[in-house]
Amino acid sequence: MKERTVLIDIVDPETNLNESKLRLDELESLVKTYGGASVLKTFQRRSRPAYQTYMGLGKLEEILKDLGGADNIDVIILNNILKPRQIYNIEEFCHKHEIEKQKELERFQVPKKIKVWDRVDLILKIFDKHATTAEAKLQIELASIKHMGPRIFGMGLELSRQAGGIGTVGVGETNTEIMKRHLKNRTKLIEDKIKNFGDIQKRQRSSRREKNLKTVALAGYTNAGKSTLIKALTKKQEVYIADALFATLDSKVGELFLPVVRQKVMVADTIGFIQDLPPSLIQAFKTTLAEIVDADLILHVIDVGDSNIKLKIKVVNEILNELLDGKQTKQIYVFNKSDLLENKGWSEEAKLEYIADLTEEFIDYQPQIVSALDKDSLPRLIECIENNLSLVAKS
Ligand SMILES: Nc1nc2c(ncn2[C@@H]2O[C@H](COP(=O)(O)OP(=O)(O)OP(=O)(O)O)[C@@H](O)[C@H]2O)c(=O)[nH]1
Ligand SMILES: [Mg+2]
Repeated sequence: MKERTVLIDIVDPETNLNESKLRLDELESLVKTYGGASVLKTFQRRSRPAYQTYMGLGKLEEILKDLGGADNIDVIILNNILKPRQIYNIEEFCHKHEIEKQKELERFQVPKKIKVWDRVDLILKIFDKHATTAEAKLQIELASIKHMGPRIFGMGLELSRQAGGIGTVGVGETNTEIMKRHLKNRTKLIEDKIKNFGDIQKRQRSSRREKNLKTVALAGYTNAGKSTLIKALTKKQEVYIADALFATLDSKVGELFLPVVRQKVMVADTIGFIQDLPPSLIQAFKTTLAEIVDADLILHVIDVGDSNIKLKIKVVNEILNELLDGKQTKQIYVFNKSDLLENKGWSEEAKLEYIADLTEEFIDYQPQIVSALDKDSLPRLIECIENNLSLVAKS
């Protein structure tokens, strides 16, 4: 059975209704990708988070009462980044509510526990589900250790008791210390293994450079159509495409032949971006994202019909700036899924005006309007790539 989830977003009082709705819709898509069902979507306006519990408990109590607590809720997901203690406190609050409810109903079963996740927990669970390569799995484990810390072991926060009993452990060492040491060792081991993968990829990239092979990297918000585009542009066919968030978690490189200069270039596809990602998560995927950092040209792939298009462009640019760390790689905006504009119920005139406005606003990035599903729209993009790589034609 699908897990029944309650989605709660804590937003700034200035966030308007439309934006709040889009935020919750995105959270719902994440839950759908994870395989859960949402029984309630709601938001709470707060100028600052509650110190102990992030969200206000009045609202939480209301939700638990209205929905019948753990009888109808498996997981409460907050669309924010919480501290481990805040997550623990909300779990405890739900648990106490459940005990009270059982008493009132004169039920005597062991009360069921409602799980509490924040946005990063949910994203990590999706990553975990989608990871297929050893490298992606290690990167996710590293990100999980960084985000969850002791929660990884389901140990809540009662860690400071002394470890008793049969001792491999030094006298006076507390559970917290054992845990910290274990996590530190594990982190080091994973980081070393990831570094090995990184070194192999680095060698591949430098060998490409020695052969004078240029690389074009696809970057963009998750679900923009990057993998569909690499499949359409290159011979790389074993690419996973899905109408889900974070379908791609590693990097794939394919070859594209440029007809005028008669040379091939490499095209790299990587993990998509999303708003409100903690830097530690981006850090964990650094080797995968290195294709973007080392690229000669970046194609920023954008879903042209997305109702939140401007915000998504901004989010991607912020992450790219962080990754590139001052490196000035040329960026081209590729507005993808142009075929879907037909479904918006707009007149031909309104559609052309929308495209003209986008083109004008982002003129510095040589906007390309394409549909990865319609190969006829791609030659112009290929020509644009060719013009931006300053290659000399081979005779
Ligand atoms: N109609 C239409 N659908 C598209 C187009 N490009 C991609 N899609 C669909 O959009 C969804 C996401 O495509 P992907 O290529 O997996 O997107 P992605 O950017 O690689 O996503 P992540 O790997 O999750 O970051 C899939 O259902 C694709 O079939 C397009 O040009 N037109
Ligand atoms: Mg993809």
